[in-house]
Amino acid sequence: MKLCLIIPTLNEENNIRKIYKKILNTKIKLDILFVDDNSTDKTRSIIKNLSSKNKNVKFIFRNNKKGIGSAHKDAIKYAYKKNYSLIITMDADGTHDPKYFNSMIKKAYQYDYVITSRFKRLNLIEDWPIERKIITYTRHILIKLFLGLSYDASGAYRCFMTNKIPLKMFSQSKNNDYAFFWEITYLIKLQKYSIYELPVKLVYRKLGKSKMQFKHIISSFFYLLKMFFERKFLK
Ligand SMILES: Nc1nc2c(ncn2[C@@H]2O[C@H](COP(=O)(O)OP(=O)(O)OP(=O)(O)O)[C@@H](O)[C@H]2O)c(=O)[nH]1
Ligand SMILES: [Mg+2]
Repeated sequence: MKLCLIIPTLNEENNIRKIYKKILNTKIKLDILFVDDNSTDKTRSIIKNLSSKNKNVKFIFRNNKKGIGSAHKDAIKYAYKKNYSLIITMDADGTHDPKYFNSMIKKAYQYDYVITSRFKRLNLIEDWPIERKIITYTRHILIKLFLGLSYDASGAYRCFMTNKIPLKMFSQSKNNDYAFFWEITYLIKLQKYSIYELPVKLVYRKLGKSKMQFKHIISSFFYLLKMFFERKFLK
């Protein structure tokens, strides 16, 4: 079985080697696909260097910052085109621990779409700063209220088998930023695919800066409102 691990990057020079090492420690045979959006630090040269020494390290280098959702969609398209059987997606900043890969893969055999959850147990985001906790919980409540989704629908740490969900499902999501994650969860749920939520502990990023800016929070909120009104009045 061919496994593809997708990692979008934007100025993550201090995190790439660390996450790569952790991935290797899992001993799971997989290809790693980095999708970089014109990082201005050493991210690209580190990825190129890893790739030149390890043929399981692939990359897509895009010329502009097109957004995290768009990076996921491009990488997923690549993985389908290259006939990978299973896809895992994760962040580069160390928040998502590869120690969960095995459990995610096991669940991907039983369910159509595996997502991870910060809310299934207490203390899964205990080291997060209070302002990030507030944003995360508020978003979770709004997604539940507006879309009826009770999952932790905004995380990027996910896993699925390519023969269970058709590629065209992903292009149905129109958002290219952070709202992509709950839009695709919503669309997948709407099509009655089975979704499993795996509780995972998320470590707050220690190195590098968050790429989520205030403008993303505002635009995601308006996108959620738009989805709410479409769901209410256009269906
Ligand atoms: N290719 C690409 N990657 C991105 C983009 N925005 C963010 N990323 C990457 O996506 C992952 C998640 O971004 P973060 O900045 O950690 O966002 P977050 O996890 O929601 O926010 P924090 O909890 O504050 O870290 C990281 O690996 C980023 O480098 C983008 O526009 N393009
Ligand atoms: Mg992060």
